[in-house]
Amino acid sequence: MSGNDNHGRHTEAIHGGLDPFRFEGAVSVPIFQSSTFAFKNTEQGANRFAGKEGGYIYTRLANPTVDALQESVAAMEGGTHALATASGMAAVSAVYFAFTEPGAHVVASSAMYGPSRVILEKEFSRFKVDATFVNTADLDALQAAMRPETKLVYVETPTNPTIEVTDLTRAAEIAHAGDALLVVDNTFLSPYLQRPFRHGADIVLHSMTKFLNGHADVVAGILVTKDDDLHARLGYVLKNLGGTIDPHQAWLVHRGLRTLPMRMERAQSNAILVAKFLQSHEAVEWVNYPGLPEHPGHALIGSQMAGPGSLLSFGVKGGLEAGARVLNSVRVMILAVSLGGVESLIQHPASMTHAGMTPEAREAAGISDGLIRLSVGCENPEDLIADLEQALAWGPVNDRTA
Ligand code: LCS
Repeated sequence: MSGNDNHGRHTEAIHGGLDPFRFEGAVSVPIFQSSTFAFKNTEQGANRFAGKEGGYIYTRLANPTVDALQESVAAMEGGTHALATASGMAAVSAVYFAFTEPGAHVVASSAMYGPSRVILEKEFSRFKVDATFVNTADLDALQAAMRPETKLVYVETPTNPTIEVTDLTRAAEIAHAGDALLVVDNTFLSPYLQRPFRHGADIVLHSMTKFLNGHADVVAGILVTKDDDLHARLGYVLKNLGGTIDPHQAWLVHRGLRTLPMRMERAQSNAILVAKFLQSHEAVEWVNYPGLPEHPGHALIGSQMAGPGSLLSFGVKGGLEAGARVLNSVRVMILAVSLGGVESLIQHPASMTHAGMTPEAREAAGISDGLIRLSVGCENPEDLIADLEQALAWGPVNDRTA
């Protein structure tokens, strides 16, 4: 079954990219664990290399298991092509590599996944690629950052870890008016809750390590496009730089993908309850979650976003020290980086995922030392709330260590 807007999202996630009769009736796509594919004769080999004939050549270039995954994700995003990658960072760096050159300029969200920002600042600057980081939720700031040489507008929405929401339709207008491409990292909401192509994005990427796979057992990424030329350019760069995915890894992600809607529904309904609990707790100073009506991004639910997702950040009274006590006290949630799995994960960005940024850049991006990021999973909500309740009881309001 290929992409079809007439099918419901659960149906699409379960059947997308799967034609059982393509592979001897196999209902689960087989794992084609082969690095290379035989040619019947030299003519066939030459024709495949020349693109005159279909068929597989070598797994870094294409593989049937990987193709099935790519077709599924492209269909879910409403794109036409996808390229699965060895990690989310392989997808991010392929975009930077494919569409910049010396003198080019990139505008990106100031709060974004730490390494996505740091490689632009530290590595691409070596090749004279300049970058300006702004809060892209502030469309005036985005507009002001544009330059004639801006090639990419790179947006995470919601941002990691500040959970700020950018209006993609407006961001696309600004990018396109400046002849730049709008690249959207859709990792935090997944195509189940947000489809950036509908709002003007040119490239949608994911760390599939997160929601698309959903089980904290694979590192992977994907690049989705709806334009032949962008796809060809990204494919050329990715396949030659070598950040392509392994078939077994692709199979695992494809298996996870089929339960994406169920997992996201569950995690999101849990997150709404957890956010309300945190907001009402006297030890909590602030909560950033688009599901709360006072969040500036709340207004985009129903248009850009089908829901607020399951990532939130919050700060406790007493700052870093009190926050550390909370992180050290959770018993059901796991103190670990990453997100988007069935298990709730809690972490401290300033000392973990975003430690590579300078303290000044973190402050400007709103990543305070007291910020705690929580990826709410699919456990029973009462267990998550009880876990936070006992962890917060160690905070300054009821400090048992005092
Ligand atoms: N984009 C976003 C929004 C991410 O959150 C991550 C990883 C990446 C790209 C890179 O993907 P990877 O190469 O790890 O598959 N985010 C992580 C995080 O917040 N904690 O650990 C990894």
